[in-house]
Order: sequence, then structure tokens, then C-alpha cells
Amino acid sequence: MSSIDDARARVLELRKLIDEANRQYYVLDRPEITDAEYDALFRELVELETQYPELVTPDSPTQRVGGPPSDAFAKVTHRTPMLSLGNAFDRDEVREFDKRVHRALGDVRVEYVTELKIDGLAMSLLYEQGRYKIGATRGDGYVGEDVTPNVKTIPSVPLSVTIPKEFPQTFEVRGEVYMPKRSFQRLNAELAAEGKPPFANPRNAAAGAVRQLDPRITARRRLDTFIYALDPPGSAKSQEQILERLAQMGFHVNDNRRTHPDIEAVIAFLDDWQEKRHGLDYEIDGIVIKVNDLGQQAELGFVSRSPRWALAFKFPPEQAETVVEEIKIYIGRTGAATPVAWLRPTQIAGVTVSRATLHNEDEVARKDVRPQDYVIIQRAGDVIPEVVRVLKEKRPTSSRPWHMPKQCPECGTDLVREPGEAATRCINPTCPAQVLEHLRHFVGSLDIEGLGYATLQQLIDRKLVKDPADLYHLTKAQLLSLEGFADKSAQNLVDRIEASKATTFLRFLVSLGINHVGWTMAGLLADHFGTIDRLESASVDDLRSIGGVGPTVAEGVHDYFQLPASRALIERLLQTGIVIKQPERREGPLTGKTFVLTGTLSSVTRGQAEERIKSLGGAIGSNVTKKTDYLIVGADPGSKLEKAQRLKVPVLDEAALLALLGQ
Ligand code: 3BD
Repeated sequence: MSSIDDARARVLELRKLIDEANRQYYVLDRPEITDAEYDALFRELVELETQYPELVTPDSPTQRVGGPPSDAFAKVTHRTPMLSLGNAFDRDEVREFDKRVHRALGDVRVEYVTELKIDGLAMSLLYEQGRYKIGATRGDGYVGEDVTPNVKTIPSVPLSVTIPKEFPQTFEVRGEVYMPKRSFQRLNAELAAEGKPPFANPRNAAAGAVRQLDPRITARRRLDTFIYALDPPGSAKSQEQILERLAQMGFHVNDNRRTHPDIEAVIAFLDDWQEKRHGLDYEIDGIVIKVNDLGQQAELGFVSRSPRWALAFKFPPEQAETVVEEIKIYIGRTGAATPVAWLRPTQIAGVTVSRATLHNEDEVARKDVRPQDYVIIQRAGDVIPEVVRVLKEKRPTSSRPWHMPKQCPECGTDLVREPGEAATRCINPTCPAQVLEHLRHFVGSLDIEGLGYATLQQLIDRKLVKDPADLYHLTKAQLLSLEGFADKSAQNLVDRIEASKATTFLRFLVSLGINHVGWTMAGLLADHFGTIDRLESASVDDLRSIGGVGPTVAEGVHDYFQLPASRALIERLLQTGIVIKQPERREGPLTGKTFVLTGTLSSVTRGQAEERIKSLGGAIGSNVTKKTDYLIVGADPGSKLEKAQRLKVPVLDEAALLALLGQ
């Protein structure tokens, strides 16, 4: 990357791609991006953000675990930031860590504690006078979500703790909330029975359970906890003593912890658990290695947001051998035809895998995957399983190379592959597979619960619905004619569809399913244009002038609104009574105040300043008008400064802004 501007553009692009992939990946049956690709995107983003920390924003996918950011919960600022952990992927990196520790501490003995790295959701629990007060997610490490009532339903979270005498009455513990494998399998079986998509892994299921609006649902999800941090540590002098103390206080502390005299003993522990981990009733994705002595920890301190005294060793991806029973084509929302390997079901890391994405025609050719082949498949963390290689020695002699079919398996239209493109597409906009995906996307974006694939498929088959606008004309009687509906459920669904008419411009924009326009991009467009009319009439140049919008997106969005079919759909949606309300402003000390920013700020990025203003209830304007309450000026301000002076709009410099923001 030659400059920060290139980096910024690429970071925005990567976030968009990752956000989009994230939205797809928790339904394993609907793969659109390979494991390796997702990994590569994510790693590139992490690298750029490490190189340019000023580009890190709280909404970057690197800063959160699963799930779109939510306004549903109150925000909690952590008393001290919840840190990150540096990673090691092999034993040499672990030895390097030990060398760094010894270099920093001088000629002393260093003991290490190892803890299993629970693949859960990091949480903070605050106790006052020994009573459970606040449960919060990690969030971006600084600010998390207040999920107090939900965490309260987890049986292993003590509601009151008998505090040892010398101990402070108010303290915080940190740990992981996780879903045991058994609970996970039971939950997915229940979801399947209800025709709902399963969770891809226990961690996503746990994250979903913790972020429920109704704690009764959390309670039914059978979650558990492992706690590993205590602040303040009281008389404890080591991590080992902290863990003992936590266990005495009644917290669940993982028993498979160990203290080691040196790093070679740690490595033996890693080897041991690489195999043993499958016997556990919870998923672990590695081992956390911590310097035991709290004095040594303090001496080592931190680099950026990671302690220098701790390291996460990550296990290599899980592999398994199985058979490709069939290669099927899956048609996505945009018509992309993705070959998917249907596998003889096999267990990887406690999860049954029966599909693996093959991504596109070239990828199948490169790996030469054929039906009936024995293959090695791999699943790393929660990404979609992929075929690593074919066991050619086991291939039946009758085997023939696989080719992309000529016609769409869903509608029979000729498939098209543009020169220079990897994707093959079905270009029939009325293709039932695309219609189904489009409806599902619409329903998901507008949060209409209870309209899963199975119901939508029935609605399409019975010709009751062919596009999203038709949903708003469905009657209770029509729903009652479908499988799985009774009086109450039909009425509920009609009510929910009706309720979805009141929406925000952002949601509405996402729901249209415009190519390249996920939540992040839609956010940029919604902020900039404000209304659908203005967006509809934007030129490619107008679109390109927005930071974060590249040429592909600008043209894609412009093309979308030029299509008569798109305009007709939007028109019909608005006629059915969809009402786009102004997003609710957050309440805060700056509620009712509009800020305009100009020039370059030095201690925060403009994006961070805007985020902070909005989080305190303020609004951001793009132009100085009489209604502007403050103009914030950084270095090299533009013409906005003169205009503000002319209109007698108060002008604040960066220091004044920070003071106003309480920083
Ligand atoms: C575990 C940080 C320190 C207190 C920082 C050393 C990164 C998730 O079992 N210790 C553990 C586990 C996680 C930990 C620490 N010990 N940090 C630990 C942890 N036994 N999983 N984590 N975390 C918690 C995180 N989470 C989401 C996004 C980014 N980082």
C-alpha cells in the first residue's frame, strides 16, 4: 500500500466484503465465499489496521464477534478496556513469545499458566457489594452491550458472592459465555424441526442467545460460563491464585488449567490438548498462555491493545476425509451459480458437515473435484467448510471431470459467464431460486420473523408471492392454506408483516438487495442522500464523491436505479404503505445539536469524532446552514469556516470539541 488514502479505500472495501460474507455465513447451506477467501480478506484487513491504527473504527469487523451492531441494547463503557490477545499459529511462534518475555524481564525464571481457549463470547460481569449488577458483552473492547438480564439467566453466574474478608466489595470478573456442544446440537435439532436455519457453530448460537431481547429465550438456550479474570485481584499474586480465588467464590473456572516451569512444558501441554480437545463438551480453538506472576505481568505491560504477557495459541484447522456424493449448483440472490459439494455427512470438531463450497467453475477445475471423489475437507473456526484436496488414489476409474451445467438447474435459462469473470450467472430475474433468495434477504433485512425458506418456497410455489411487495397483500386466509400455520401463527405473521412497514431508510435500502450494498455501504448511502428520491436520481459521479464508495459500487447502484424493474418494485413497496421514518436519534447531552466538521483533526479521525458526537445524541450535517449549532474546525479548514462566520455559527477547535465530548 503506497499511502494512507489507498489503505483507507481498501479497508472500506474489505469491510464491505467481510460484512456481506458475515451475513451469509451463519447459514451453512448458503455459501457464497470460500473459507480461504474469507480468511484472506480478514487477514488483509487486520494487517492494514495494524499498519494504520487510525483507520480502525468500532464498527470494523475486526472489532466485533458476530452479529451486526445493535442499538437494541444500552451501551456499557468498560471500567478498563477489554484487551485483545496476540496469536501464535505454530510452536516456533510460542517460543518467540517466550524469548520476548525473557528479553523484557531480564535473567529471571518465568512460570506460565495455560488455560483452554474457550470458543465463546467474552463478557464482563460487575459485582457490587457482592451482588451481580451488570453483565456486558466485550463489544469493541471499550464499549459493550448491556445484557444484564440475559446473563442473569445463566445458571453458573452467581447472583451473589460471599466475599473473602480482605476483598473489595465491588469487583469485576471476565470470562467466556459458551454453549455446550450438547445444548448446541439440541438447539439446532429444534430449529430444524421448526424449519428454521441452524446455527453454524456453538459460538454463534451463544452470541445469538446472549443478544436476545427476551431473557426467557436466553434462559432456554442452556448456556454456561468459564471465568478467568478478576479485577482487582485482592491478595492474589499470580494468575494461578486468581483462578483458585474465582473458583472459591463460586465461579465456574475451567479445571484443565496448569502452571508450567518453562515454555517447553507449555508446548507439551499444547501437543496434549490438540488431540484431547475433541473429548470436551465445549469447543476450544486454542490455548491461552499467560505469565503467571502478576508483578512480572505489570512489568511487561501492553503493546497497543494486547498484553505482552499473554498469547493465544490457535489450533490448526480441523480436517476430515469424506466422499463427494454430488456436485450441485446453488443459485444465489444475484444469480451467481455456485457449485457446492454435497458430502457424506462427517463430524469435524463436533459439528456435522454435509456441504462444502467449491466457489466457482475454475476452483473445481483447479482442484479437479468430481462426484464420488474421496476428499479432505477443512473447517477453520466458523468459516464455511472447504475442500482442501482430492484423494486421487481412491478415485473410481469411471470418473469424469465435472463441468458447469449449461442451463440453470432452477429455471432452465442458459447460464452466462462473462469474459474475465469468475462467476457464472443465471441472468433470469424471475428465476425462482433468485426470487426465493431475494425474498429471504428482504424479510431478513426488515426483521420479519417467521418467514423462513420453507414458508417462502410454499408462497412462491402457490404463486401467492413473486416479489417483496406481494408480501404486503398476503391475507390470513392465504397463510392458513399453507403447511404449518394455525389461526394464531397466521395472524401473528400478518401482524409482523404489517409492522415491518414502518422502517428506516437504511433498512429499506438494504432490503432491496442491490449488488454490493450491504449494511455498511447502505449506511454510507443513507447518511449521504437521506431519501430514496435523492438516491434514485444520483449520478455515478455523485455516488463516487462519497468516501468509501468505489467505482464498482457507484456503477452498480446507479445501474440498479436505472432498471425499470427496480423502480417499479420501489414504487409498489411505497404504495403498499411502507413508511420510511427518520432514524431515532440517540438521547444524550448533545441531543438536538447539529455539528458540521471541516479540516483535518489530529488526535482522532473525523469518523471517530462523528461517531462520538452521534453516540452522545448529536447529529452530523454536511453543510453549514443557519440550523448548524457548531462548526468544528481542524487544520486547513475549507470554505465552511467563512460560511459559518458569515452566518454567525459558533466555531469550535479540536480542543474545544474534545472537551465537549468529555475526552
Ligand atoms: C478464553 C481477549 C487476557 C485477560 C487479555 C489475557 C480477546 C476474547 O478462554 N485472557 C482466556 C480466554 C480469553 C483470556 C485474556 N483468557 N483475554 C481471554 C482473553 N482463557 N477464550 N480474550 N478476546 C477474550 C476477544 N474477543 C473478541 C474479539 C477480540 N478479542
